[in-house]
Amino acid sequence: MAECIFCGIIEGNIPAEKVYEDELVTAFKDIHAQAPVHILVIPNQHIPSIQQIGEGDSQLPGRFFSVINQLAQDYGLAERGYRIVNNCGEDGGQTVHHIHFHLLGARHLTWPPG
Ligand code: IU
Repeated sequence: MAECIFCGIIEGNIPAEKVYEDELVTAFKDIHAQAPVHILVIPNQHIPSIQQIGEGDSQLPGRFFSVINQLAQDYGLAERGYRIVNNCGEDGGQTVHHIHFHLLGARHLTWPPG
């Protein structure tokens, strides 16, 4: 079994409520939702953080944002707005070392974050 929990989710060995998957990315509901809609969008390939994205991954950024846009439409977030978060590294608050973009919405979100 994969050591990375998100790789385990992609492989189907760890349960998660998947809401989207294609050949590059997978999206699933966060288990500790911080908003009525809280979805994580991750690459299928194990890449620890956005710091490891390079020229060879040129398809990924576009796919992340097109999938997020589609999910925002599907979950009714597009009109009122939403937040996309990527925590990178220790000071960024990253706890799972497999790239993930948080899509948060369906409530008013405050700023700045803690
Ligand atoms: P962070 O940006 O690395 O702090 O976010 C990790 C997120 O992964 C966090 O919101 C967790 O609730 C979420 N998560 C999950 O959805 N399923 C899991 O099995 C694990 C963490 I571990």
